[in-house]
Amino acid sequence: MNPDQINNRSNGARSVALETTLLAHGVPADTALPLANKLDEIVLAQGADPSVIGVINGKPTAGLTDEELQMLLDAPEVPKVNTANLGVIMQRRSHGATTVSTTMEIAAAAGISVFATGGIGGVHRGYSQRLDISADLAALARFPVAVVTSGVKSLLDVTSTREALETLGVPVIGFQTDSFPAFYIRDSGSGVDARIDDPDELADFVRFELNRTGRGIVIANPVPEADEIPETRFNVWLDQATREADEQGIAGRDVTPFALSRLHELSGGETLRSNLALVKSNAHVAAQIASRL
Ligand code: PSU
Ligand code: MN
Repeated sequence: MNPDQINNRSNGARSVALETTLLAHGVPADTALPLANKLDEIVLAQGADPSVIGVINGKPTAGLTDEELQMLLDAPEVPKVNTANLGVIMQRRSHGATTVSTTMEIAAAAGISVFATGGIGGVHRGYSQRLDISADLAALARFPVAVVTSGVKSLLDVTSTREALETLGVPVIGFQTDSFPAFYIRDSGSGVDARIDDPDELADFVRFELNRTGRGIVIANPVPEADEIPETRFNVWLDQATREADEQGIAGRDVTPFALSRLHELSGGETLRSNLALVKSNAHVAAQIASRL
C-alpha cells in the first residue's frame, strides 16, 4: 500500500501496532475499551508508543484517537477486514476492524516494525474437507513487521499452521521458550526456529531480519503460566463450539469470532481471562522490542 493512502499518526519505528479485530470481534463489547486502555498503558510504560490500527470512513489509520476507536466499537457490525477485502472497504468509505493481515499491511506503510496481537490466524481444523487458511499467513510472508503472538489460536490445526509458516519462509522465534505455543496452551508440541531469552538480543534479531528480508517475523510468546488452560478441559469446550458452528453453517470470516465468543461463554469466562492475559503479555514484549529499535 502506498504510504499516502493512509492516515499515519504513529511514530514509526518507536510504535507498537495494535489491531482492532481483536477488540471489536475477539472479546465481549464491554471488555474492548478497558483492554485497549490497558494495552496503551503497558506499551507506554516500556518507552514505546501504542498505535491502534483500523479503517475509518475508508481511510486506513495508524494511531486511532479514543473517539475513533469508540466509534468503531459502537458501529453495528463493523466488518472484519483482511487483505482480501481491504480495498473494497476503502473504496466504499466504510469503517473496518483490521485483522493481523491488514494491521501488518497498514503498519508497514506507516513505518511501524512491531505489532502485538493475541494469536495469529492459521490453518483451520478439518481443512481436508474444506480449505480455510487465514490471510494472516500470507501477510507474514509479505509485510516487514515482527508480530508478537502467543503462537496460533488453539482452535486451529496448530501443527499444520506451524508447517505452513515454514513453507512461507517465516521465521518463528520463541521468546524464552523452545516450543511453539498455542494461545491458551504454552506448548503445542511443535518447535521454533530459535529461542531468544534476552530482549536486547531479540531486538537485534528483529532489526537484522527485517532489513535482510523485508518480510514478517513471528515472535512466539507463551501465555503466562498462571493463565494457561489445561488442554483436556479446553478440548471439551472446543468440541462443543465446533459442533455448533457446523450446525449453524458458520463459515469464512465468521468462524474465528464465533468460536472465540462461544469458548468464552462455555468456559464461564476462563478462556477470556486467558486471552486478555496473553494479549497484555504480548504488548509488553512488543514494546520491549520497539523501544530498542
Ligand atoms: N487474537 C485474539 N483474538 C482475535 C484475533 C487475534 O486474541 O480475535 C483475530 C486477529 O485479528 C486475526 C483473526 O487476524 O483473529 C484471524 O481471523 P481468520 O481466522 O478469519 O483469519
Ligand atoms: Mn478463514
